[in-house]
Order: sequence, then structure tokens, then C-alpha cells
Amino acid sequence: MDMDIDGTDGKPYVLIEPRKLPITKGSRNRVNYTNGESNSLLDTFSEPKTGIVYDRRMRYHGNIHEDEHHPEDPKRITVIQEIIKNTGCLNKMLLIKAREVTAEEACLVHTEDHWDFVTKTAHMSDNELIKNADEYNSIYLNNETAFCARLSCGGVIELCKAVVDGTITNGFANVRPPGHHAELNEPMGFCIFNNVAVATQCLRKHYNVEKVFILDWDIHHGNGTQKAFYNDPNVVYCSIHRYENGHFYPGDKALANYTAIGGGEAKGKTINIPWPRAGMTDSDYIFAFNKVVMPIAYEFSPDIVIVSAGFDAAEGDPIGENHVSPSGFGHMTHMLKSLANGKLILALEGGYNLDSISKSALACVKVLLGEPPSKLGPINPNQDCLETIHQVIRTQSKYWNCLSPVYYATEDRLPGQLLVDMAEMLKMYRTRNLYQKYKLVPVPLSDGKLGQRFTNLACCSGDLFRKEVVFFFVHDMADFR
Ligand code: Q9C
Ligand code: ZN
Repeated sequence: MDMDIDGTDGKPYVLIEPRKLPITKGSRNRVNYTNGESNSLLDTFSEPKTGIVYDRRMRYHGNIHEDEHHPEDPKRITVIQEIIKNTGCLNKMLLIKAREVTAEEACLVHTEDHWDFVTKTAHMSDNELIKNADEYNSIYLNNETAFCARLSCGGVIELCKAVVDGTITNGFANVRPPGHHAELNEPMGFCIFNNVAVATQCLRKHYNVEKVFILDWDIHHGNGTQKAFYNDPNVVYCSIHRYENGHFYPGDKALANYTAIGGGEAKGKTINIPWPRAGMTDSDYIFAFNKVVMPIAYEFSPDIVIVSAGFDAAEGDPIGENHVSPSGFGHMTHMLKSLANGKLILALEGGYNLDSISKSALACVKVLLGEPPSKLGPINPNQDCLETIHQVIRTQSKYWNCLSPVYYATEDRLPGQLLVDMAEMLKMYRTRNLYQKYKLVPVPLSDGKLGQRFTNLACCSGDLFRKEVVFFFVHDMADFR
């Protein structure tokens, strides 16, 4: 009996002629590749599904001075929803219903004081609203803020739940107000509740999820999210943000730098990629993904990936001033889909150019639905990007095997271990050699910078002071054999 070595069971391969290649249109119109014969193996593939959370009532949170324009505009979620609908994407998606977060859920991250304060804003007078908002950093409030913030947070939770229970594979949370600046005990930076942090804690508490990878590509550092998981070894918080040596919002120099790596058992679980200036492009973001984000994510091997998906790094954003294209966002989404069995949630954070955010969100949604991301040009990271990534790798390589330059730090070297500069070692070798072969000895040099630098570099014969003629040989270190 012939052995079935190639699984065809004696049947010839089905050759698909190049011109007759079936065209796959979206995930719902899957074409049968067996030319009519049903193939039970293909039929068993489950359809990946993409969910979306949107509730128009989240527009009610707005600036109390209605004539003053605020960048965190209620229209942000409307324009995103419209483009998703008008391009035909919406009817390929499953609409997941938003609901209000409960006090118990919100308090997995926030204090009860914070919850109570937010609740009270629903009944404050205009004057009280203004006075209270002013006590916080970059916050505006109206009487609908609390309701909208509860919907926004509950919406992200529901979307995450739908992914975990298998109703959908991935999803987009088109929500506002945003969340990643909101801290334990205070609203901040247009954020009321920390949507992503609360959803993450809910999954862990109520849905048996162990490891969560949070990627924050909003232009701002997500101070609230980082703090919520700083000592938690089961949550990776990785942020790519404009930093400018701590001068860019939220402006905590220590917290947003690459030197913030997590604490206790969670060292290496916070990863900051801080751009030193505005103007970063697709190339810089893709480079960061290739060198840091994806290697670490694979090594961590999360159960689910949640993106704090602000679009204020997009080309045209008035606050971010970076140049990430819709295609760039599509590629980042595509790479993240390869993790955690495809379980991926994108939750809107910032993004203030209505045209840019709608195009960027659409590109992400298309990739979630299964379209390939559109082609990028050649990847050419700039010098500032290379230097930033170098520092991140140097710092994080102590905690991640996938990052190669082996970490060393003078402060935690083992006793007995000695760290010697390569140049110093060559100098010592040469000095010894010159003495052993020619009895040349080092000339003592006067103190100071030059003296220090050239110690053991100037050598002479022992009879220097008994001679009348002195020969000087000056040579390059590299030419010395
Ligand atoms: N000098 C998000 O993108 N800027 N928040 C205030 C004060 C606040 C951004 C500037 C920017 C907050 C979610
Ligand atoms: Zn932002």
C-alpha cells in the first residue's frame, strides 16, 4: 500500500491557474478553493469577526462654554463612525452595546473618592463645574460628563469581554472621553476614567485573563495606565510618545523616560519609547515596532492585546505634530494581530484633527476586518529615532532575552568582577611591552585633563636626563604593533 506522505491521499494536487485565482472579498465571502468539491477542512475555519462599540450619547460630554472650541470635540467619534459606515465597513462588523461602568469595576483602578467626585458633577451648577474642572490638569466638565465617562469605560469593557468570550476576534472602541491620563484619584488630560486600565483589571478579575499587553501609541505618555500597572508583572505597559526631555504633556520627566521600567517583580514590564522631538514618521514607528515592541510582545506572550489608540501622532494633528500615515497605523495594527491568537482591541484615546483621525481609524478597522495594510515606502528611521531605540534596548535588555546588547551596570556588578575600558587595556599592554622589550618607562606628566588622558602614553628610555639630544616619536595608537 502506498504511503500517503503528502496528505493528498493519492489524489492529484489542485492547481489553481494564475488567471483563475479566486478573489476573496472580505471575510464573509470566502471562496472555496477546491473548485466545487467541498473540503471539510476548509469549512472548519471559523470566521474571524470584528466588533465596534459606539454610542452617540457619548457626544453629550462637552465644553461648558459652548462657543469656545475644545480639541477634545464631541464630533471626534461621529466622524470616525461616519467614515466606517460610509465605506461599507460597519455592516461587516458586530455592534457591541456600550453600557455604564459600575462603581465596583471603576474602583478596581480608581479610588472611591474619585468615583464619588465624578458622580457629583452630574448635579453641579455651571460655576461649580468650572471651579472643579480648574482644580485639575486639563479637564473640562458638564453635567453629562459623568454619564459619558461611564459609557466610554463600560464600552471598552464590553468590547474586551466580547473578545475574551469568543463572540468577536478583535474590535474597535469608538469612545470618548479618553482614558489614559486618568489617575487613581484624579481626572486629567481630557480623561475621566482610565478606560483601558479598568477594562484590563476587569478581564483579570472576572474573566480569567492572566497576561495583558497594553500598547499606547497616543502621542502623549499614558501616565495613568503606567501607574496602574507599575508593579504588576502580568501586565506589560508599552508607550511610544513625544517626550522632549519631559517638556511635552503630561510632562513628568522621570515617569515618561525610558528609565521608567516598572518596579519590584515587574521590572521590564513598563517600556517607554520617548521621542526627543516632534516630526516622527511611519519609519520611526515601524522601526520601534520591529526592534522593541514586537520582540518583547512575542517573548511576553500575552493572552490579549489592548491598544490605547490615540490618533494624535497622525499626520496633520495640531497637538502631536508627528507624521504617522493611515497606512502606518494599519501596519502597527497588522503586526499586533499576530499576537494572542488575534485577540486585539483598539480603544480610542486622543487625536484632534477630525480628518486625520477618521482616516487613521478607518485604516485600522480595515486591517481588523482582514484587509492587508497598504504598502509603506522604504523604512528609514531618523537619527533621533535610532538613538532613542538604542537607549531603550540597552535599558530593557536586562529583562528581555530577545533584546541583544547585554545589559551591564556598574552598580550591580558582582564583587570581584572588573570592568575595564578596551582602550585602557590596550594602553596597559603597550606600556608593559615597551618596558619588557626596550626598557622604556612612562614619563610622569603634570596633573590636569591632558595629564590624565596621556598617562602611560608617553614613554622614554631611562637615560633621558643624561643625554643632550632627545628624539621624539609620535605615532598613532592604531599603528602600534
Ligand atoms: N499646557 C489626550 O490626548 N494639553 N490628552 C494641555 C496645557 C493637554 C491630551 C496643555 C493634552 C491632553 C487623551
Ligand atoms: Zn494624546
